Amino acid sequence: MTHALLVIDVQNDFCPGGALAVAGGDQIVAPINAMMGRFDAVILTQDWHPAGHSSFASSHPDKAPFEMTEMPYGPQVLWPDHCVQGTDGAGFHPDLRTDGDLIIRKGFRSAIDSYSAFFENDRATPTGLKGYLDTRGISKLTLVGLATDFCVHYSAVDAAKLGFDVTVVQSACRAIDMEGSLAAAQQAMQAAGVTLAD
Ligand code: VGL
Ligand code: ZN
Repeated sequence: MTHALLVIDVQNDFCPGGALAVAGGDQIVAPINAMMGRFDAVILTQDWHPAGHSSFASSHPDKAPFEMTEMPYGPQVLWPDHCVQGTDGAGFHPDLRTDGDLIIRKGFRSAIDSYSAFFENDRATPTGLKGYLDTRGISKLTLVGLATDFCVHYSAVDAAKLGFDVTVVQSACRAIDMEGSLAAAQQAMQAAGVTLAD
């Protein structure tokens, strides 16, 4: 079985000092680098928003970061401006090995957010990652990265629904954990058949 490591959004804006910092986000860089050699393929994702993206609270005059809004595709958390295309914040953590096979970018459509590496938040627009994995014969995925309760969670659940054998190594992930979102994500991942490991 061809086994890929999927490294989710280990970018400066999700690390301490970044615009949407995840506590301890930088602590997973060394363990992820150390894992890379054990896989048949290494794929990295990059959150990659145009300035003024609709998921930014700054694009909604009456809203503050971490409040909710209603998008045509459903409820959406509003975030501080982050991972704006071409900025340092959108860059990978400087110590992360980026010599993987593929970098897939997501969240580049202004009107729609994309937590998952497979489908945008309308749950219908594909990123193309499934086609890449299928054509390479990759059927088993291990996920690590940021943030456990958003992009790792949505990517893992979509991967399991698409029929991949999916493991999330939680010790190589860190969470935003807004109002119980980590526990909810762990439940949803388990319900989808994702293996949670440490
Ligand atoms: C993420 C919130 C907004 C993530 C990305 O990578 O988990 N979270 N954009
Ligand atoms: Zn984002």
